[in-house]
Amino acid sequence: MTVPSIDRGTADGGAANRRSVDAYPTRHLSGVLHVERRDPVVWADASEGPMAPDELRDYRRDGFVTVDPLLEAGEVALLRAELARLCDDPAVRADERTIIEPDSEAVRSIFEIHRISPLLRELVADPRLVGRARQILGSDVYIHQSRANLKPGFDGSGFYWHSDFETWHAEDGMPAMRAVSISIALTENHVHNGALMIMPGSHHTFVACPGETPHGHYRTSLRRQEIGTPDPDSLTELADRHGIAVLTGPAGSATVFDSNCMHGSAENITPYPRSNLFIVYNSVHNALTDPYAAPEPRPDFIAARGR
Ligand code: 6CS
Ligand code: FE
Repeated sequence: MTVPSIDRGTADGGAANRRSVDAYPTRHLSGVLHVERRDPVVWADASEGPMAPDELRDYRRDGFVTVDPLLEAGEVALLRAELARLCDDPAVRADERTIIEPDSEAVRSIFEIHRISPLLRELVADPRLVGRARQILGSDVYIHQSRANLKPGFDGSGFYWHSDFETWHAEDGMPAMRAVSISIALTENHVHNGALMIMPGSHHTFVACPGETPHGHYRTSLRRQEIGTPDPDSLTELADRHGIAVLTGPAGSATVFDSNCMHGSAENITPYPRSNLFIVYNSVHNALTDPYAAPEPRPDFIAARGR
């Protein structure tokens, strides 16, 4: 059941600690709730920037576009060498921003990678990336989150279906769907090694998730997410309606996708790593507030506050 999005109190009458108006209520709800998106997908006339009108049309419709290539082979080679250096650095491996795979000692993700690596700091300011973000979001932007998802060969674990915005709204206090992710392939993304999957058009529907956000949720959710994932019936309804696109592409290609796309990726049992960079740009007009459905905000390395 999809309801029009209206300013309302929380769907279940809500606990006193939740604000009176939440356009996208989620977690500790009773029952399934789908809410029509109330936010634009492309936030301005978008005439300025590297994206052509037909790309913006596709982005509005599907919630994502692919860019191939975004980076040249030489740039990718430097980034892969940098990622290998970071993964081998004991200080990086011990850092709380580094997430280890649940079933091995391999690195699953490195968060805030643009603050750890000078090369990445340079990349996130590159007009090919930030120009697209500004064009889509219709404003100046800042980095909400950056990460490398290594998804190593043989035991790279997956990322279950989710909307990033649902988590960023519930746990980071992101008010509106005015953020964009750019996923850059540093290795070939095949159909078989855990490529990103997106339901095209799913960004038009906000799917509330069951469950209550536990204290310190990020300590488990970044390794294997359970709270903040939709119910099977909702996922079936969305998949039946929208289908599932598998975003394959060579190293250097990229996917630019809306914060509310329903997406996920399978585990990787092939010998071929699926190592991608994810840079998330948020509009400066969409700064984080208090969490909408969590007992405390997440740390700054996951959700930047005070740019
Ligand atoms: O919780 C988050 O912010 C992270 N988790 C997932 C599965 N995607 C977005 C982001 O990396
Ligand atoms: Fe995600």
